[in-house]
Amino acid sequence: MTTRSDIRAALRQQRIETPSWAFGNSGTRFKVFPQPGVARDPYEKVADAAAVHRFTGVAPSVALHIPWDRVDDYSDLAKHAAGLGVQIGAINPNVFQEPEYRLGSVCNPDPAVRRKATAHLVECVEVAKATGSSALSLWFADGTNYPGQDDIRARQDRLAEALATTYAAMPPGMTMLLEYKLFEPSFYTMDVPDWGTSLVHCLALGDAAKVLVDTGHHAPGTNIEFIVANLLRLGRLGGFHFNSRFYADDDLMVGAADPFQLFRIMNEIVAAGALAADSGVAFMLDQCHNIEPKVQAEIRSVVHVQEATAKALLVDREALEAAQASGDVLGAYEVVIDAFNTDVRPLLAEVREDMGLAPDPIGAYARSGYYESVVAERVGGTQAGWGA
Ligand code: PSV
Ligand code: MN
Repeated sequence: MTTRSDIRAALRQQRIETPSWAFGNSGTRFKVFPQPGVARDPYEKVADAAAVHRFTGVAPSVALHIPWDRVDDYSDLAKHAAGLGVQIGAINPNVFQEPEYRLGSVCNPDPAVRRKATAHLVECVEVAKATGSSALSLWFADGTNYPGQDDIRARQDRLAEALATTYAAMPPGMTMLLEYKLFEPSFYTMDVPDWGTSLVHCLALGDAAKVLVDTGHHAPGTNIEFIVANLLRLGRLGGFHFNSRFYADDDLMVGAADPFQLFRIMNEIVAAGALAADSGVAFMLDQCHNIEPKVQAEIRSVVHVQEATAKALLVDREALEAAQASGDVLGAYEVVIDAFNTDVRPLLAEVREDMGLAPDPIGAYARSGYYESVVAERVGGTQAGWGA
């Protein structure tokens, strides 16, 4: 039986990674609204990530996007992170913003472009080594816009080849995460549109290749927890990019649009025993805060994941199993919905106090003056933004 102290321990040990790009300016294709105090370089982004960790206690790593976060000395960036109490998380190669990539990167019909893109993936393995990261997180904007534009099967072959070269360059202990996305920027075909395509490539590569589920990358109505349960069963769930969406890939704060969905996902995680940091599943945020203050929005998002997790931990597994075994449809549902309807804020406040933190991270952050200090300090220079 899971006791309240087991639940508190699980919540104390939870790990949620923040994305460096959440701390830069972002927007839609209509407008990027700059915000005061926004980080100007990877060092300041890491400092913002460290602020999120200071107030939540469960966000000790920050993902990088290369070349947005290119620096001269990656071990120095890792040292800077360690000095602030965090570490570098997943390394995300960016092969979607250079003119050569108009027709794709690793799936491009031109072998020279494919070579350039693959070289960048391999370079990012080196970045991961230099920063002490153990995850290479791949997402490809590759695809086509019109029927006949390119050969669908040939593009899969090209993808497989680039992935195999990159996989071979990884040291033992490194995981390759392969993220899928239904559409955007390509509208007719994406080369990795769904978990099936990602899984097929991962299976061909080996045990260190796993599927990454970005919660914003599905058709409306997709049952994401079903995907999660299946990948867990196969040992191929590499992790999440959490965010929430009302329409497409909105990249809004996780849990804001559909807290019940987030709970259902975390329920599968808890049921499979995949919450622990050593489970091999990475819980990462992938969000853009276009109109809201960024550090606070990341703290709010971490809190949302914690709340969904606490509710999932409260599901009475024994009662659920008994109801399932006896075919008690409504009894089983009630066990699940009871947990979802529990106010877990007092439990999380206790967990934070156990950890020596303020019970209300958002209030504590507001009172800390961090926002005012970065607004005052980060004057001049160029703010980081989508593309830098
Ligand atoms: C693509 O939409 C994505 O989800 C990928 O994870 C990228 O790395 C990230 O957003 C930032 O563009
Ligand atoms: Mn993503």
